[in-house]
Amino acid sequence: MRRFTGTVMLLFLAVFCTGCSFGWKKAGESADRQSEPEPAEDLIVVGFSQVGAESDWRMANTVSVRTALTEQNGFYLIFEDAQQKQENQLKAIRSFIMQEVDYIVVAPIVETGWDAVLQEAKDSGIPVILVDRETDAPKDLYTCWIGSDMRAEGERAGEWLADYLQEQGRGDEEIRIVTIQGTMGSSAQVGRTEGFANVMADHENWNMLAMQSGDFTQAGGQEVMEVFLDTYEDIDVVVCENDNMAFGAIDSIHKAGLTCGPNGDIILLSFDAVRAALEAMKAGEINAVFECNPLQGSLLARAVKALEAGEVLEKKQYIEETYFDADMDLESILKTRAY
Ligand code: GZL
Repeated sequence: MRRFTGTVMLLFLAVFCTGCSFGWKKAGESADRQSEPEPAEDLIVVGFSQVGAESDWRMANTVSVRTALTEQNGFYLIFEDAQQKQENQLKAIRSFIMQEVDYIVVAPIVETGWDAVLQEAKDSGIPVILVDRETDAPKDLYTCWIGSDMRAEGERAGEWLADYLQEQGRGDEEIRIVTIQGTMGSSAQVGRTEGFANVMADHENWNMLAMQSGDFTQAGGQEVMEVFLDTYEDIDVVVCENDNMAFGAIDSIHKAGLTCGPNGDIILLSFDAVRAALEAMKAGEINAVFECNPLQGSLLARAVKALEAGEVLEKKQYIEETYFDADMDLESILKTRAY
């Protein structure tokens, strides 16, 4: 906030002299620009560029960050939803630089295209923390990254499938697989696709018929699964790189007169493990979900406070996560789920 004051005063003067609208949009509030009070002196001003609102996971991630970066916790959060467009994230980051926020937080929609804007943030002396997805930017352009090991998630799914097929007596059978991928070039898609492929390499009887992106949305999952079902006979497994695409795939599978899940025609694996996916699994539609924990808000708040205290952070902070399958006590698990 310290750095913030000078610019705030200049910008407020500009507002009153020119009447142009400018102000500080608090998380989730529509700013009445002229009357927006200046953040209190001692608040840490954080600009957060979020990917969008494309999935249940993303909404849970946004709630987690907003719940942690509150004024009573010492933060002033400026929240920008990029609506799944990288150009909106780049604009938001440049706006945060102009506002001279204390920290910039980004959930980068894809891995590439960040070097220039992160260099601008570095040149302005504003630390950047990456959350959720990763970038290929040089490590000196951001302070730390907090998120999930997506490659491990993909490998966990492949290993689970190998064990399951063995238990079903199908360990040596030809297995015809399709994958509905997430946003192409996002570290979530890259990691899950590569992780599953790493395990697939050990199973020459597994045949990946096709992979296509559903962009992490339910509509995308439904459209892609419809094409797969029209194109391929006898699909044995569909790997959905997030739960919302799985929900869409289930709709298309039903529309084609088929079933999925433990007693179905098609084995369905999904990533995220949001509440609705566990409920779908309990209803017999999904075989296993591989958790991607969106509750990064408290880790982010702790990281910022540690930086404020002059601490040096680990470059990468992985968040704990597991998996769930239809054989587990889903009733009890659902009672404990925070998202
Ligand atoms: C994963 C996250 C992905 C989720 C999707 O960390 O980036 O984006 O798996 C979300 O649900 O849209």
